[in-house]
Amino acid sequence: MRYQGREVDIEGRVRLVMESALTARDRVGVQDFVLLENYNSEAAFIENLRRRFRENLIYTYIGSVLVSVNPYKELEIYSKQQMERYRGVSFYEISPHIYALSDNTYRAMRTERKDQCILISGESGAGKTEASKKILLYYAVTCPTNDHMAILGDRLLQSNPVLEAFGNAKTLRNDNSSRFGKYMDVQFDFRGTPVGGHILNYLLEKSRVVHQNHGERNFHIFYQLLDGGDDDLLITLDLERNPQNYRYLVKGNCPRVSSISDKNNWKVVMKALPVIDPDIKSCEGQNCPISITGCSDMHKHSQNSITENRCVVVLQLLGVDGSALREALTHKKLTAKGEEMISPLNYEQAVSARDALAKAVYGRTFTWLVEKINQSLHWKDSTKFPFSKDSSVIGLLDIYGFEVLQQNSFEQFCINYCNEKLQQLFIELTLRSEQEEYETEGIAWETVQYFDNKIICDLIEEKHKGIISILDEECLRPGETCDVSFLEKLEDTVGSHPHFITHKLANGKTRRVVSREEFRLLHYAGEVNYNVNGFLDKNNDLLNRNLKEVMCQSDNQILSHCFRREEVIDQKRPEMAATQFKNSLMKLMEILMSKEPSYVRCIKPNDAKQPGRFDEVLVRHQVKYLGLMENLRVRRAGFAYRRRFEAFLQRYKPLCPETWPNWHGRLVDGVSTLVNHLGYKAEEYKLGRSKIFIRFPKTLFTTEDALEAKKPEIGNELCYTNFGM
Ligand code: AD9
Ligand code: MG
Repeated sequence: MRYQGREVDIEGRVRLVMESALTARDRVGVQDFVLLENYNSEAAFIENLRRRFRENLIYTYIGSVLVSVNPYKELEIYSKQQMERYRGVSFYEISPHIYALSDNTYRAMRTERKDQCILISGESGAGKTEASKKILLYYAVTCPTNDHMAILGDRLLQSNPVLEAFGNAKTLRNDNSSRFGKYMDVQFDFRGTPVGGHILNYLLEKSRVVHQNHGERNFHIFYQLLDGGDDDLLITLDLERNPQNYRYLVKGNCPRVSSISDKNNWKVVMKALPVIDPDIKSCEGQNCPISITGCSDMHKHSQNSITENRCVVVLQLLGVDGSALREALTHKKLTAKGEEMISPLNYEQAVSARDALAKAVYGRTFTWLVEKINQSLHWKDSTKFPFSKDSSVIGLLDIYGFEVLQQNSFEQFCINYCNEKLQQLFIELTLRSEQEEYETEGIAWETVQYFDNKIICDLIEEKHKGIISILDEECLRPGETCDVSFLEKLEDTVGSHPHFITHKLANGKTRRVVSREEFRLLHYAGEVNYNVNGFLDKNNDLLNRNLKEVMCQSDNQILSHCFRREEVIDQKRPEMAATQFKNSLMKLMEILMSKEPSYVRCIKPNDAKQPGRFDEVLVRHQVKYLGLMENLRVRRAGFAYRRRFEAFLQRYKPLCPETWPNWHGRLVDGVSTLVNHLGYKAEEYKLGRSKIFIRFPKTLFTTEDALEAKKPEIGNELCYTNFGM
C-alpha cells in the first residue's frame, strides 16, 4: 500500500498518520484544552495558548467556553466567507472562532426555543468590546432578513459607534476603553430573523467629563467634534480646534491617540446618528446631543472666566436663563425648619458645583441617547421590552473589565465589583450546568475544588455590613462626615475580613503597602488599593437643588427631558450611586440567570498593546484569576468529551463492520456496538440517556487516528469532519 508516495504497511501507515497529527498538534497546540494530555499543568495550558497565539490562532475552547487572546492586529478571519464557513456547522467540527460560538448560540436559541446570553469577560483591553461587535455583525450578516428588518440590523450595528463615541475613552490600559457597562438583547422572531433590540446601560464613569488622569482622555466625542466638525459648526458653537485649550480636555495631556482617527470617527458617528433617529439632523439643533456636549462642558482653561460670546452660546444651548444659572452656580439653597436659606459658595464650592453640573448634563444626555437608541430598536409594539413570549432573545454582555490603576477610586471600586459579580455567575453556572448535564444524563459526578469569590461579593454588597452599606450610612449620617471617617468606619466594621486590608496591622504597627487614605481589597483578580478621597461625594452624586431648578426650566428639548420638574418637587432622596449600581447589577444577574449562558473569556497578552507579544507572567495571572484551570478540571473531572449518540455514530461508524455503512437499531445500541468493537474499556466511557461521555482525550485521539488511517480505504464515503485538533 502506498502512503504519501511511499510504500508502507498498515502499522507503519497508522504510525505515520499519528506522527503527522502529533507534529501539527505540537506546532499549533490543541484547539480544545480538554484534549491536553497534562490538563492539571498550568504550564502546559499556557504553552498551548502561546503556540496558538504564535500561529495567529487566537481562539481555543475549554469545552464550550471560548478563550480568546487579543492579537492587537487585524487578522483575516472575520470576512463574509468565514461567516459562511461557520454558518450551521457544529461547534466541534470546525476550528474555534467567535463565529462558531455565535452560530451555536443562535442555533440553540432556535432549536431549543430558549433565551440565550453571551457573557464576555476579561480585564480592560482584553478584547470584550471587539468580540461583542463581531458577534453582532455575524447575526446582522448571516440571519435571514427582509427589507424592514435590514433597517433594524443597520440600527443595531450603528448604535455601536454612537455609544462608543459618548461612552468610551482612551485610558492607560486601552485606547478605546468602555467607560460604561452594556447589556444588549437582540430579539428574534420564530423564523430566526432579528426583529428588535434593547440596551441596558450601567454606571457611566461621569467623573471623566471633568477630570482625566495623565495619559488619558475625556470621552471620544469631544475630540471628534473638535477635529471633525466642520468650520461652520465650530463657529456656531464658538469652539477652537485644539483640545488643549479646554480645561475639561487638557488634564490628561493627551489630545491625540495614534491608533484613533477622531476625524474619521466623527464622520462615522454623523452617519450613524440619523440612522438611529432621523430627527437628529443638524448638530446645532436642539435635539442633537452633540451640541450639548459641544457647549456646556468645555471652557477655555487659559482664562479664569469664560468669554462673553462663549457664555451666550453655552446659555443658548443649555436653554436656561443666564442670571438664574449664575446665581445657582455661586449660591446654595437650603431648607432648614421649613425656611429657605440662601448662602454664597466659596471658590472651591462653586468649582465643584460647576463640575457637578457638567457631569449631570453629560451623564443624563448619555442616558437619553440610550433611550433614543432603544426606541429605534423597538420595531413593533409587540417587541416592547421585556419582549413578548413568541420571540426569543440573545443577550450580549460587554462591561468594563477589571482594572487596577496607580490611583483607584470609587469608579474602579464599582467596575471591579461588577467583575466580581460576573465571575460569581461564571462559577455558579459553569459548575451548575455541568452538574445538571450529568444529572439529566444519569451519570455520577465528582466535585472539583475552586475558589468561590462569593466571600468578596458579600464583603462589598451585604446589607448593613458590606462596604456599600457603610458608605451609604456615612453619606447619610448627620454631622461631620468625610472620606476619612468612612475609612475608619470600614476598619471598625470589616477590618478583620480576610479580603480587606488597611494600613493598620493587628499589632498596632503600620503596613506600608497601603497608605492612610486607602483600603485594599483582595479581589479574585488581584489586589487593589482604593483611595477613599472623593468616595462620599461620588456616592452622593448630588446636584445643588437650585441648579436642578434652573435646569428643569431648560427649553432645550433634550435637557428638559433629562431634568424633570418632579425631581425638584420630590424631596425624597434618590438612592446613592453605589446602591443604585448594586441594585441594577442584581437585576442584571437575574436576567442572565434566566437565560442559557455561553462564555467568551478574553485574555490580554501584553500591557504594551502590541501584536506578537505574549507576556507569560501576565497571561498566567489572567488564566489563574479567570479560573480557567478550574474550569478545565471541572470539565475533565467528569468526562473530557460528550457527543450526542447520532453525531458519534455518524462520525465513527466506518470503524465497525456492524455499524457501517448504516446502523438501523436504537442509537444507544449502535454506539455500544461501536465502542465494544473499538475496545473501549468500561472506565473510559459512559452512556447517558442521549450522549456518550468519554473520560480521556486519549481514547478519542486513538479513535480519531484510526479514522484517519481508514480514510484512504473508504475515501470520499467517509463523512469526515475536522474534529478534535
Ligand atoms: V475595556 O474593559 O472596555 O477597557 P475591552 O473591551 O476588553 O477593554 P477592546 O475590545 O476594546 O477591549 O480591545 C482593545 C483593543 O484591542 C481594540 O481596540 C483592538 O485594537 C484590539 N483588539 C481586541 N480584539 C481584537 C481582535 N479580535 N482583533 C484585532 C483586537 N484587534
Ligand atoms: Mg470594552
